[in-house]
This record gives sequence, C-alpha cells and structure tokens, in this order.
Amino acid sequence: MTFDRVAPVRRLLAAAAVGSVLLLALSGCSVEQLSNQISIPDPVSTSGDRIFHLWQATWVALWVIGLFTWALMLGAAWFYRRRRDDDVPKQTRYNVPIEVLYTVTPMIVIMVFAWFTIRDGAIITEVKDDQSHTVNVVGYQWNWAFNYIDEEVYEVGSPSDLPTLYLPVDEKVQFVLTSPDVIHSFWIPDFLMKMDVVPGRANRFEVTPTVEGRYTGKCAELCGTYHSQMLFWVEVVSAEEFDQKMEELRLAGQTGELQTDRPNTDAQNQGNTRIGENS
Ligand SMILES: [Cu+2]
Repeated sequence: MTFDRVAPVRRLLAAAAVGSVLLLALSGCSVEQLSNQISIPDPVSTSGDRIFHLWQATWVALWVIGLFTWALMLGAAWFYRRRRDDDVPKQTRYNVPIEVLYTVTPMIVIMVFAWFTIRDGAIITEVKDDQSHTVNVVGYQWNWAFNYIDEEVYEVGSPSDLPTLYLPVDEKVQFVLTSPDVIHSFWIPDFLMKMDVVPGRANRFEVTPTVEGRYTGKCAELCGTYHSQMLFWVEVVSAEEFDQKMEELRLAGQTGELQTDRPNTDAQNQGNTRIGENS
C-alpha cells in the first residue's frame, strides 16, 4: 500500500486560498484595510501611549509564542513522520510531564498577559481629581453635549450639526460621562480609549491630550436608530485658543449646564432634535 502525500497538501492549500478569498470578499475588506486593523492610530494622549505600548508588547510576545509553538508542531510532524511504508513510528499514548508542561505553560502566559493588562487598566482609569478641567459629557439619543464645568459653558450637537469638543493641549481633563436615556460609549479613537456612558451613574476618566490636532469622536455602543450619527469632533488646541473658544460659547449664550436628567423623547422620532436646555 502506498500513501499519496502530495494530494492532501495541495487540497489543504487550495482550501486555504479559497477560504482567504471568501473571507476577504464576505467581510468587504481589502488587504490594505486588514493590515490597518493590526495596527492602531498613533496615540495622542498620555493613557494612549500606555495602551499603545501594551498593544505592541502583546503582539511581540504573541509572535514569539506563535513561532515557538508552530516550530514545535511542525518539528514534531517532520521528525516523527512515517519514513517508510512498512514502518510505523513509535506510538506514544501519553506523557504526563509533557502534558503538565503544556497545561501549566499557557496558564503562566495568560497570567502574565492578565497582570500587565490589569495593571495598565488600573492606571489609565485611576481618578485622582487633580485635573485642570472637568467636562461633563452627555451622550443622548443621538448625539453629544459637553458641559465645561469650570468654564460654565456648554456645547450641544445633533446628527446634522456635529459638535466640537475643545481640549487644551498638555492639560489634564476629567470626563464625567452621563446619559439621560440608554447606554452609549464615549470614544475618541486617537486616544485609544473608550468608556461606557450609563444612565443613572457617572463614569469618569482622566486624560491629558499631548498632540494638538483635529480628531474624530463617536459612540461605540449600539444605542438605537441613529447610533451611527453620534459623531463629534475633538480639537486639541493651545491654552489661548481654548480660552477663546470658551469665550465664543459664552458670547453665543451657551452658559450654564444643559439639563441632563430627562430623556430626549423628540429625538426618538426625528433624530435631529437637540437635547433640552436649562441654562
Ligand atoms: Cu450612542
């Protein structure tokens, strides 16, 4: 009896090729997009730097583990292959030390990953209350309002009129996240960080933007019909420009705080209505 060793390999390769093409076609992604998803935006905040390094170090560790594991598997398949048709390699049923090793090793690997993830998670979500500015971010169906607490002005947006969140560069800001209706998620992708906005509680996090520029912001929690239009702009600007923008809001009459404790029922019908004001 002879074994045809070539055909199964060819069949596997063909299946892998068809599978890859199908995966790309069905997910609607190009190769460029796929490679982008492995990367993440350059961080533009203090906690972003930490998240970026955690991400990078995790990938490096995963590649090392992956190459080592593949080498073990392929090496075992090659060195212990059937060499002659009339010869069966030594059959081993179990090997307790090796089984203990490959049970304990992944547990250690997972614990190391968990340790760094929990450590960095604790650091970036630590609230010290030593911020220079406090912004109450109100996520509502379906846009955002920003109450600048210290400056006593506010900005409010709608899906057709996106608001801009101004932040002074290199100054620590504390975001206080509130929602009058359903759960949203406050996300500035370039900060590499998002946090849920939950009705009935005030989630907080502190961050220091480090690079001036214009960034996008969005809701990262499916929250209803116009979820995809819960967009906003973020402008990280100099301290002078920040003061000037706050003054512009004051001159526009947007002083005080928006009322944030009642659902905006109008918006559920139209999607373009602004939240109620209480200045
Ligand atoms: Cu939302």
